[in-house]
Amino acid sequence: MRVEQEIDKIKEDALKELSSANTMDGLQAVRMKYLGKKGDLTRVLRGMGSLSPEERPRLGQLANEVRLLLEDELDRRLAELGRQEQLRQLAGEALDVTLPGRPVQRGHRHPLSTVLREIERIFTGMGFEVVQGPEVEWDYYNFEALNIPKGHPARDMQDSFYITREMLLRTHTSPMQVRTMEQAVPRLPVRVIVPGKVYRRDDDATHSPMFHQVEGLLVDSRCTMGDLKGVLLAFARQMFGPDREIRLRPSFFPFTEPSAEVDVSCLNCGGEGCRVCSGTGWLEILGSGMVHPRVLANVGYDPETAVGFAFGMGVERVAMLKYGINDLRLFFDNDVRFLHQF
Ligand code: 2NL
Repeated sequence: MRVEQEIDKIKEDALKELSSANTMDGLQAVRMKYLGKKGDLTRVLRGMGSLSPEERPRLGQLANEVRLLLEDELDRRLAELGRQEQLRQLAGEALDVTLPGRPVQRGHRHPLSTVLREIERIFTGMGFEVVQGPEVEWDYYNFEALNIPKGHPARDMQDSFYITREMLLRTHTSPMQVRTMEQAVPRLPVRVIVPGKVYRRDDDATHSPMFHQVEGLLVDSRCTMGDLKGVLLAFARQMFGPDREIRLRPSFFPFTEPSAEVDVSCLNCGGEGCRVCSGTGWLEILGSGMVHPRVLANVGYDPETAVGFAFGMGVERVAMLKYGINDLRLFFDNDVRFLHQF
């Protein structure tokens, strides 16, 4: 009878203390007091061995039932206090779910994309088709087919990122023009522009290891440097203003002969000479020339019956001139305070 009453009392006391404890620490203390190693109920359970064999099963079962009951009640109270704690925290944060959401800033096209689309619009207006190609290229298409054999000094000036000895990140978009001609042979004319990313081992305020280029190519049974100049003058006037003039200066590229640098009259001073054009009145925007007969022969055209012109420009450079930007890296920093201005 004494043990039975003791178990009953433990049950009543423990339940009362569990319901009045209102902190996590308080609940843990009650657990220790009754269910811990030296807890009251643990002591009773340990003492079962000294009871008579008749009493032991009944009292053992009773003590175990009380243990399970207290453990359940403890878990329930722990969960309850946890929820209350969470609610207190949320109330402290003063979360007002009825407030309107923060407006999402509407994005817009990157300035390089805007300029690229404008370039594409101008040339498609003159009958050119836009084609794109792989950024990882064979050495053959990037150099060899363009009359730049291994050991040619132009390979130093366009040092690149090699994947294998024969495969690299393209240093210009010309390889796709080579591929286009290969596909077209013997059909004429070919009239394409190729925009895209190109890669060179260069990195400073005016050179980025990745930049964008647009190259143009026209191959037909008859065309002259006069056609080249006419196309580029039309481009310069649509891109930079109806009053622009262009001039061609002799130059060299391994894949064109003759070759020419193309200058446009300064957009800032109109040709008078100012800081932007270093007092010359002209800005260099393009490289160009008549497609080298060896390049035509490499892709399968007969250089006696096919003739073409080609040109290439840097999209970043065109965008910098058009918008008066002085540091190329601004295009790639992704600072919206810069990007939102265009
Ligand atoms: C520059 C100069 C140029 C070409 C690119 C070309 C392509 C083929 C054949 C012949 Cl498939 N030429 N492209 C020609 C002259 C100049 O680019 O300064 N680019 C930024």
